[in-house]
Amino acid sequence: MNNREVAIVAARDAGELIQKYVNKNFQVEEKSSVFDLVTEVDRESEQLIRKKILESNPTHRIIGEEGIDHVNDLTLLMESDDYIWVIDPIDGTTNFVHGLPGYCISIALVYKKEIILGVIYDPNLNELFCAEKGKGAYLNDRKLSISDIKKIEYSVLATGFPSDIKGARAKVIQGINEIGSVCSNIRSYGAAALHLAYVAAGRLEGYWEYNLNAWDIAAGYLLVKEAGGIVSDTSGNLYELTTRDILATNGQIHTELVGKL
Ligand code: LIP
Repeated sequence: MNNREVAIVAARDAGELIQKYVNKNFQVEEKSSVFDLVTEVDRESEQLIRKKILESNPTHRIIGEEGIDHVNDLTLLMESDDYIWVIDPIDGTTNFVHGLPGYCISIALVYKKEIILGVIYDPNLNELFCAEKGKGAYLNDRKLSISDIKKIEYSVLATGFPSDIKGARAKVIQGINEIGSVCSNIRSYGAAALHLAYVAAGRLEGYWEYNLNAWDIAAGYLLVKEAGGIVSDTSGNLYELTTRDILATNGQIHTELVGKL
């Protein structure tokens, strides 16, 4: 199997595992705060994905949401390791815990500090988003391209509510105050990776959020880029793996949104 196939099989198998727990009891714990949840299903999903990757690539480094403490480790790892897989075993854990749809598996592969592969799988809708560097972005078999809407007033945008309520969430609310009255509408599905996939698919014109981690963004970044969009931080500096405040758009409304954030 090549790396793309490995990522797709891992994402689909993890999706199948996660769906077995829907409407069942599972263990839920708080991580950094009461707003930051992890379940035994996140951990099982991460183990499954790690196993699949290592079967084909025993020497590759893997960082996952439930496996390392902080994204700062990534900066160091990029100096020592050529291949790094960046995985979120369930992005949208709060939705999953509440029996809501709107969660996914996100898997990215970094080679020499560059994201070369991104896979996001939504097991509720059986939507598999996949992008490879220089080869375009796809939803199942359909090639994706970003929306061509040029004005904020016609744009549907998304944001998310991070667990850090005093800093990041307060900034999100400030952003909604700025943008909410001038755009067509605002959505918040509760999963950063899905928001990014939806920008790539032209379903949303843009998405912003603060204080995210690499595993929330890495795969979605490549999808947006390969579909023709722009990903930067909220000040307009182009995305790097350590970027935590994120703005992804179809490009047409990017500068105006940077001005408003
Ligand atoms: C979550 C994101 C969500 C964001 C949260 C959190 P998790 O990831 O995708 O959109 O608002 O801050 O990072 O914890 O469900 O993997």
